[in-house]
Amino acid sequence: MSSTTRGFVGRHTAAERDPRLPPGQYDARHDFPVLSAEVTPELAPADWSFRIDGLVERPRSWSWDQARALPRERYDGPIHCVTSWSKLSTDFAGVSLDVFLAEAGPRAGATHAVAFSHTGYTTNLALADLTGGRAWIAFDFEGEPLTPAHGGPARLLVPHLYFWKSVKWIAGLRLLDHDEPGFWEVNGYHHRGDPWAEERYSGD
Ligand SMILES: Nc1nc2c(c(=O)[nH]1)N[C@H]1C(S)=C(S)[C@@H](COP(=O)(O)O)O[C@H]1N2
Ligand SMILES: [Mo]
Repeated sequence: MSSTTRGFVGRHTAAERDPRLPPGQYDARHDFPVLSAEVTPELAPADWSFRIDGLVERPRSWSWDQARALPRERYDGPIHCVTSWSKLSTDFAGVSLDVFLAEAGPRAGATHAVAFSHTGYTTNLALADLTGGRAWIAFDFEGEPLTPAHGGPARLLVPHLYFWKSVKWIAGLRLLDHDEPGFWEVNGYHHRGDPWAEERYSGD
């Protein structure tokens, strides 16, 4: 696969390949490419909200001020785009989805979620991939507010899965008792998208 060789170019030999790079990925280093299926929306913080509905005890919505008042965490690990770039070192700040989900109270039958944006983009995730300190609603990147192109004012961040799961301009989660493919998944992408298992396309 040609994308594999991109990790080996220049002065970096196979022996020096960073063990944090999943198979078929290269390190984009300081680049942070923008990948959007839609036009970047003009979404002011005052117009942003995040809600959790579906199979929850207490469906609810958080305004910008309410979400910003929740306990903040940082994520400074890697991210991996299915088009083969990774960034090994990032610095996001946001609120753990565990915090939001604890307030909404998933019902016993809830196994999956559809995450949706203020622009209509959707993606599916297992609830197990959104809990346990592995998913956030991120507001900041490298100490600055997320730019609109990168999903500001707020995006989903699920860095252990390919980055198409990290919905920009996040609007909410709908909890379900089944897996419901989203925008890229109905177009042939893998339902889960684990970069270490190279779950790029359905059938991988
Ligand atoms: N709303 C929305 N979120 C999205 C996308 C999109 O097109 N729309 N693209 C996804 C894909 S394919 C990737 S790789 C990342 C890209 O995020 P970035 O543009 O900040 O690098 O956002 C993901 N989230
Ligand atoms: Mo992507």
